[in-house]
Amino acid sequence: MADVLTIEGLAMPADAIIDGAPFMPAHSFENVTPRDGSVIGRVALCGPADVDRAVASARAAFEDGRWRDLPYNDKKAVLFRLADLIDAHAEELATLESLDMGKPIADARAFDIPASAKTFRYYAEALDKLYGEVGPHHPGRISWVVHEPLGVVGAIVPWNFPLNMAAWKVAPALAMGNSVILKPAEQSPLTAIRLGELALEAGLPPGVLNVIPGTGEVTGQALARHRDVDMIAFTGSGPVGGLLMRYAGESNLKRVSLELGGKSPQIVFADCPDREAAAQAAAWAIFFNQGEVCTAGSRLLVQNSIKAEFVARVVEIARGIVPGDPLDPATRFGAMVSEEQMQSVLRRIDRAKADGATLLLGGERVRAESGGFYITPTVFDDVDPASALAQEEVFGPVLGAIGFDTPEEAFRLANGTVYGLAAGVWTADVNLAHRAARAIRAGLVWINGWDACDITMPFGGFRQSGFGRDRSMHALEKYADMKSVSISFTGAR
Ligand code: TXE
Repeated sequence: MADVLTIEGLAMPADAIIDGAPFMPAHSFENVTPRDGSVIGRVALCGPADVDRAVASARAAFEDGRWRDLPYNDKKAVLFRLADLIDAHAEELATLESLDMGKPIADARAFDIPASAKTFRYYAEALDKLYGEVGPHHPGRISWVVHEPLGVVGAIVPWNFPLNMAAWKVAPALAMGNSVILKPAEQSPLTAIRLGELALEAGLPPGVLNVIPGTGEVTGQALARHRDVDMIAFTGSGPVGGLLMRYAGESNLKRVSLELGGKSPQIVFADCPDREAAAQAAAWAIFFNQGEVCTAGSRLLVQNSIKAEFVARVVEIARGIVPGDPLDPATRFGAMVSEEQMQSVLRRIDRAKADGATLLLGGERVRAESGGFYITPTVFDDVDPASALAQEEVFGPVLGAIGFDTPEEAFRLANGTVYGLAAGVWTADVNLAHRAARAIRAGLVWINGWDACDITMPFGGFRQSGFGRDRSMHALEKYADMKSVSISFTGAR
């Protein structure tokens, strides 16, 4: 076994960052690592008065133009420096991420931290490439369209990819010239706080990025109900997405963008070009990050002629994915983020059994003696498409297999939930691939691959998976308002 990292000597971030300085409010909350259930520190719990202060600071920074009015080369330089600082602190950030939310440190090193730096670089590069438009010719005037920043953007982010989800929102919002208030999830606040500190070190002016840790109910709600916040950009659960729309309606009609959950199907046709690659992808589509992924491929739809053999292979692969200490570099599957999340997943497993699905693998808590929150990769077969397991997001390592005969049946099953985030299709038939890409109602469709795209492609859902897109140039426009300007003149022909 590879050496387990020690956390001695690692400073635990604890403060909020408001108006360019660390701040510890009157209240704080315990931060528990899911690795062994121990308390690793106390973190600022920002109350409504603290949120007011953060909003006032963000508003003042926006109004005086200390960031928005910087020439684009200067803005770029700051965001590039921030990306470089993320890289320079990669080991520290990866350790904090793994400790805080239970993901394998190998994944934090290979994915979360470099992808976050890359996101800041992408939007640093993008910010001087967003052109306006010139309106059609008119003899007595000229008209043009410009994008302008919204003002104060609140980013409320989840715990599954804490730094990367923050980067997906903070980077384009800053690149557009907004001030941002980042509210990390209470389960995983550490890297967001470090991001706020590193942004100051990179030269971002005070007040332009405030970080306010705290609970959803107190801190998140105060931010989302605030009358001087212009937008809430959110990734999280559907019910909270609904609350955010309500808060917006009951306060100042702020804009809301929602990236919510999914029940994403992986459709495997009998002519799948490489069944071994598809089986590997199918397993990791659900077991990566302990299944705590909004695009997790939680429904495995397999053509009946190959179903028994294919599902057996996925089970064999899953059997080799063993929960381990997140800080052990050899671990590929870590702990569930919290005891609450572990219990929620176990309850859903019990419900699936009660609903008549056949448990092929897993379904239990392991390593309980460590004090941590570990669940084995779990595979069910014979899942009723109408059952809770096929309809509701589990947000854990639980795969449900369902058979189909015809493409039409596969597409009907794929679209047969309230969600529409991602889908995978495995086939060698180019016609079938194109038909699938059109038929499936989802924001992301991957053919002969899973999660086969990056920061360059928009990310977000159809239907109850939300609206508004993260990533790509489209995300920049999300953080902008559009202004039409016309200048009339006389004497011209
Ligand atoms: O999410 P919440 P939770 C889904 C997944 C998971 C379930 C519950 O199914 O099992 O949600 O997870 C903040 N006002 N996803 O409870 O509550 C909260 O503090 C303002 C899918 O952790 O939605 C955190 O910062 N903010 C998902 C953020 O919302 C509030 C990722 C997300 O927390 C608030 C996470 C309120 N009233 C969970 N209540 C994805 N799409 O990737 C909470 N928050």
